[in-house]
Amino acid sequence: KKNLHLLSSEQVELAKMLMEMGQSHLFEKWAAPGVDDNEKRAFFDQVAKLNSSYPGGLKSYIKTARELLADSKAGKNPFDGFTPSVPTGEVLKFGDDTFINYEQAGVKEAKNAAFVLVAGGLGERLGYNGIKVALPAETTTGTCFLQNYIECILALQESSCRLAEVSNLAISNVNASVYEEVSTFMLLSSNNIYLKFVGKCQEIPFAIMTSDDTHSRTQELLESNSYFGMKPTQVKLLKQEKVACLDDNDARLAMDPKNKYRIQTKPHGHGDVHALLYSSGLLKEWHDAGLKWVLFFQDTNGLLFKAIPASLGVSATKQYHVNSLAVPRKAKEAIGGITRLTHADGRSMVINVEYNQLDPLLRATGFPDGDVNCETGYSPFPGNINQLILELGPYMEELKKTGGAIKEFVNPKYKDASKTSFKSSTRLECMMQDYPKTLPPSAKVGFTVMDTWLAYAPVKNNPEDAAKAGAQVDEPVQEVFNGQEVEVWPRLTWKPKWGLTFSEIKNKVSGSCSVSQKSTMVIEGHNVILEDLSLNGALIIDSVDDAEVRVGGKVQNKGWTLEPVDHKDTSVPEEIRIRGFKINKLEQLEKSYSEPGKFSLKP
Ligand code: UGB
Repeated sequence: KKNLHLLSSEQVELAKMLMEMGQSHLFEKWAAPGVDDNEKRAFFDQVAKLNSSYPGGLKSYIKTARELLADSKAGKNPFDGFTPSVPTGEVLKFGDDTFINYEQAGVKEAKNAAFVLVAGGLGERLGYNGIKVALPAETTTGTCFLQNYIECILALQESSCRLAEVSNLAISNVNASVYEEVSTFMLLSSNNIYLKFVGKCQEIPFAIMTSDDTHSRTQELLESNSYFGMKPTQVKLLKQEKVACLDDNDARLAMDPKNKYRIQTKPHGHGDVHALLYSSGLLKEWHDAGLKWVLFFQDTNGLLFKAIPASLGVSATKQYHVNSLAVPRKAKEAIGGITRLTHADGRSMVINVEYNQLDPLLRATGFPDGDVNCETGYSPFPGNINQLILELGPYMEELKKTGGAIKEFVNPKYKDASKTSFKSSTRLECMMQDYPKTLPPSAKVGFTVMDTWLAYAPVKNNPEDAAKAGAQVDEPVQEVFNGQEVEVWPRLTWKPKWGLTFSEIKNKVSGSCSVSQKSTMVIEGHNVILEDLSLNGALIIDSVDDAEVRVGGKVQNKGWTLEPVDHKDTSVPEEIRIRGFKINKLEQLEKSYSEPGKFSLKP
């Protein structure tokens, strides 16, 4: 009470609230009145921040924490009353007609989408000290994840815009439906039509959720690289705040061990993204601009955008309010399982069940073997890769009710079986994929399963695209890097603008092309066409957008080899060490076309 004069009237209310909520221990070690006044003020600044950044404020945080800690102590099953079953969703087969149609529908919708990257986590599990979005998405070109994501969004923006433009052109031309079906091919194969396009593309907004751990480094990465070609105004950074730690089952807030005037804090989880999008006003802005979809994705999934067009097409066609991307999952694999949960009272929802909870849940509900593979060799529960597509209208409506609060959980590490004290402080956490938990039964919640190699293999290149698009790609060889046996395929990389969808890629590969296992190919240009190319070595092509380059014939050189590096060798940069190999550039054919025109490269 003797310190109240230091505080604003709102902070006085917060002080009262803390006392009422059993938090008087926070002031026990405070110095006498008149001493450490600045620190005391700073304490209340921190309390005010913790209060305003949590939906419902600190009081609500403490109340929820008490309930969840009591449930945890009592060993209450979070799925009490629910029976799991395998849900039905859309299972896509890469490159078939259905897939191609969904891709077309997805590209069309992309101009109505906004993308959200959750990038507040640090690479602790990975053993990497930098921000994960700065890591190379692949080693051949060293393009980092953030650059790859931005270029994919820009490529999608352009494809979507061109498709819309073609639809408009088609109306004034002959036959709209026929024209539109072949539009992507015609546009990409004929410079004439491509060059006719002069419209202004609608910008696809891109939001990145950061945290204190990642914010400034993400900002620096963007600024020092001119936002990788995106307009700075197109990118919005939203920083998530940490939440207060808890010392015991009464949810007494934990003091920072190094400062008696601070509360200890820890990350609250990626579920914060919903509250941040709502409270920042971004969702409203997007809604008012007529956007229809919000796509969420994680920091290190370099293949994701190959799966985005088709899965957005599924959302649009099936009118899913929520669409989760999934891959086939081996039983007990450390990926959550997408599950239908049906309650005894009739409620039902399709939701991710984390891998450590799925097995016990199955065993407790009449599946004595728990989480096991079925005849396909995979678990019948698809693996959640945490990429969500939400329809913006229903999402906004829901968030108006909840403020973006997501069902939380607590995971205290108890000292002993009495469960009365913790080994170290804990905190509430939440996950973005738990968003559907509060939705009404009428909500359309679905999922889309893709091949793992297409949608979810963070640093694996994708030669099968090329194989199916008409090129003969050699089988991989087995090699060992960092003590792990891996399949080494030829390294084929291209800029997203060269081709994001199966149709776009297929249209740029013709005749009989082949690529040997030791080969590397880097396509930096937009209008590069591979025609009867036989590659055994390294080939690097760069070209301006208005240059059409036809590449064929036999390319033979020593190429680029992979050389193992010791992950303990600190003379090697960290991002290479954790990968376990570096690239030796022995010999390559490298060509750059900086002027518009038609060119042929046939060695
Ligand atoms: N992240 C934040 O932005 N803020 C945070 O506070 C925490 C994380 P992890 P996780 O794909 O295999 C998820 O740590 O949460 C970002 C699913 O829950 O990489 O253990 C962080 O930067 C799980 O079901 O993953 O597991 C990163 O971009 C499974 O599908 C993202 O959130 C698993 O992903 C994910 O954080 C998976």
